[in-house]
Amino acid sequence: MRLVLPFLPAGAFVAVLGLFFLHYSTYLPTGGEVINQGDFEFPTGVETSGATPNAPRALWEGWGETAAWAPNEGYRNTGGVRLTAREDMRGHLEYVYPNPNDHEHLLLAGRIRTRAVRPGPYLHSRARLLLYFRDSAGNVHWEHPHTACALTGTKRWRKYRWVFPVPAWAATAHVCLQQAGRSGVMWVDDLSLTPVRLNPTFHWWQGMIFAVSGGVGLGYLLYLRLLHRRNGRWVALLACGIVAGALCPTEVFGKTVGWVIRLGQPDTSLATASVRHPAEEPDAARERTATEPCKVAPGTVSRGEAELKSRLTTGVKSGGHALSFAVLAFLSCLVFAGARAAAPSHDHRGRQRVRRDLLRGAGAGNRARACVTLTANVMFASTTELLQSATLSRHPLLEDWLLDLSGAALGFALFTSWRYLRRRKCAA
Ligand SMILES: [Ca+2]
Repeated sequence: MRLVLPFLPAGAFVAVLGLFFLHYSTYLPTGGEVINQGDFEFPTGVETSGATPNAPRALWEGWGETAAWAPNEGYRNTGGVRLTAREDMRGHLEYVYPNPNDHEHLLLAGRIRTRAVRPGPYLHSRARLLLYFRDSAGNVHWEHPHTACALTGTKRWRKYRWVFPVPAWAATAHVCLQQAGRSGVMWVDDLSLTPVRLNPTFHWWQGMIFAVSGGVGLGYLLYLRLLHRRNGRWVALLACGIVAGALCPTEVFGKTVGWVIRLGQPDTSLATASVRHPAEEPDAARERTATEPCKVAPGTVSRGEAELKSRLTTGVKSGGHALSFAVLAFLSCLVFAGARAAAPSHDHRGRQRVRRDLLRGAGAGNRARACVTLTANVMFASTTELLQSATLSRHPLLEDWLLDLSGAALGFALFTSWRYLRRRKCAA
């Protein structure tokens, strides 16, 4: 208990931070919902758009065999949309919103459920919800954020929300429901597109949260005398690196990855890669005959490069999460639980004690210390994920948090095994 007490303030801080972000709206609506009948209670788009007074100019396009209105297959057995994919056909529905430039940002939200979606050859070959923009010449700039979610496998109903900045060049905004996987079904319901603006208090809270978090971090650094312990400064350095990585804006991260790719591919052969982007193909019929090369707006990255970039970014992010927390857990256990390693045991009883220690984890006092260290790692992982809510381009994700925890567990397991081997060597 004595060991746990110092970490209670950190636990309380994580809880307060979590509660704050649960109730705080980073974006405030500036207008009404744009999409008409996003609950799909009626076969919208099958009828002509003149059926409803004040109906938006364009309704959904792309209805057909692979994109159908389903009266009882939506959320809670209401009306919804069912999109299927086969080897040669993809379900694709699109809604065009003219003049998006009247707004700062657009918030896209919707419920999605999937069944047995098998991913295709590209990262974007999944069941997706997109919002992309075309410029006045009709070009799409794919490097601009456009994915609200990309799913595979079987997933229950879940609500997805994503805010997209409206670029200055945008002439039209396109909401796109797409089953671009190899096979499987995707259902969509309760879709909405809302113009929003940044909450005026956001930057104030952001500064406040970063200042308090920095203070808490510094407090623990001094309290634990981290810089005075053996290997302690490596733990401090790695922790700072993890925080910097977690708060690094997506654009900076993407630009660095793009720069590394170009460094490795100076001949720009990627620019001619014939990666087809499903969003460019408005319906299944065109999908079957789509052989034309993709159009790339001048001065933007090609889709081949974008594909490689998004694969690398995903790989670096996932690997980075797990690896950094594995190293952090190992190092921090080494600093706080490995300092008092058992004295070498040369007799039979000593060897027995070592075996007993193995069953317990990492020795009596050290075991408790290792557990507390692991808990501290979990709290640190939660804080770094939560702090992403105080940025505009990063978002806390359950998947990332679980990756952090598995990394920490791996580091802990490695530390325990390493200690056991070291003790057995001493005992022998
Ligand atoms: Ca519905």
